[in-house]
Amino acid sequence: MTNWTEIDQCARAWLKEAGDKIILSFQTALQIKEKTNANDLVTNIDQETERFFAKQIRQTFPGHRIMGEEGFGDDLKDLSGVVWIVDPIDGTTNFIHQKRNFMISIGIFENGESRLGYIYDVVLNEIYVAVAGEGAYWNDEQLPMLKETTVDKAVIGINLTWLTSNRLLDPAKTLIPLANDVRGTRSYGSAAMEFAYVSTGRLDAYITMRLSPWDFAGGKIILEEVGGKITNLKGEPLNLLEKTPVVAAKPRLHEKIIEEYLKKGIQ
Ligand code: 2AM
Ligand code: CA
Ligand code: CA
Ligand code: CA
Repeated sequence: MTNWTEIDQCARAWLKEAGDKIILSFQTALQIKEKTNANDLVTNIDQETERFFAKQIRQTFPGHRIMGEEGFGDDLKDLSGVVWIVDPIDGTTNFIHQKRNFMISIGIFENGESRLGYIYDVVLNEIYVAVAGEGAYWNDEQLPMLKETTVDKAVIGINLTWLTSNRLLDPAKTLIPLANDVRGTRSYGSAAMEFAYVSTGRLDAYITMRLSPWDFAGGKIILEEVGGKITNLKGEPLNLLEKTPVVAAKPRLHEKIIEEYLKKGIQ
């Protein structure tokens, strides 16, 4: 039998320890490297943080497997067993430029099913946690189920670069009309933060064209626990082993965004 209480306690303790190390790192020089392009960055702290989680998980739970952005995990071809999907720093550009608005994100799955989700805002020392089937929490406060809203009253998270060029959607038929019809748009630069915001109702929806499993794994578990919906552009379930566009929102708003906006210009 998998001891989920022990796993949860370990995850929380490691998040705190990793967060403390990240805060200490503010006093030393960052080593910044480019990955696929000049805007896709990684620092020594992203790498050290992921290495820390991989080491702790392997020591404590040798049977568990790890998927991580920075390559210290396992090369997963399936989701059998207990799998930790870890983004050591989500919002690396914010981490480098702002020293805030970045998160540690973890989703833990068993045979592909959601079990535990974490988004840790290191600088604010705020943690979003979900135990699948038992509710989601912001620190010690239980998060209420999401209340519906209409498009005209919605504040949505979206990066404006998706409105200027987009291979998946024709912006003129989809995202531009949506941006015009909603009350406001926001762009925070951390997918995990946007999922935390949709989960708490600070945002009504979040739309993005390309995330990896570690960007959404923790957020998906938390958001679904408060009744939110998270799918690809066509409303299909997300694949935890692939890159994917993501629409996350209150359920009726989610349906409206897909049916009345996105489906008008999928290309
Ligand atoms: P990251 O900071 O962990 O890379 C905004 O950049 C959001 O999109 C962040 O959550 C970021 O995660 C994610 N993202 C996914 N793929 C990206 C890429 N190729 N370049 C920059 N950000 C990416
Ligand atoms: Ca990255
Ligand atoms: Ca990320
Ligand atoms: Ca990252």
